[in-house]
Amino acid sequence: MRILLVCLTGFLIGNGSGCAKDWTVEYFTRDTDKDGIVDVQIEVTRRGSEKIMSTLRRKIPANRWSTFRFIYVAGDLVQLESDEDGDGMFESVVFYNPGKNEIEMFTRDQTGKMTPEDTEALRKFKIQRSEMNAFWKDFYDSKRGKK
Ligand SMILES: [Ca+2]
Repeated sequence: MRILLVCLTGFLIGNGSGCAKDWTVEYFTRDTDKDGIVDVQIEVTRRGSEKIMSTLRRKIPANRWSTFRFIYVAGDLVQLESDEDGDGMFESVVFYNPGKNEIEMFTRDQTGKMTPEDTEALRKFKIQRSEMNAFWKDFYDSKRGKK
């Protein structure tokens, strides 16, 4: 709380003494279908060397972008939210319990109300999750020169 107050005070009085940003963002793009047009954008946010957020945007029809945002705590994925139709609203939210390897999944309506998904949707998502994990493994392996 004290750090927040010091940062806020520096910001409010406008003397430039606000806290320095201690996180960084890396940007990557991919042309997955090799047509010369970027169709995947990735942002990786790190606090020090630790990844705290990844955002994956994929081009979808009507010149829109779907967005998947992954939040990490102490290196573990704890939340995923997605805007799959590209309207700017994140209509799906998944919470992870890494210690128990379990998840809960919700949909969010335009008012912000969240409703739990049924068990079958949860089962299907767990299958998709393994595909998404494979994508990220491939992405990070290629960044480390393993591919
Ligand atoms: Ca949406």
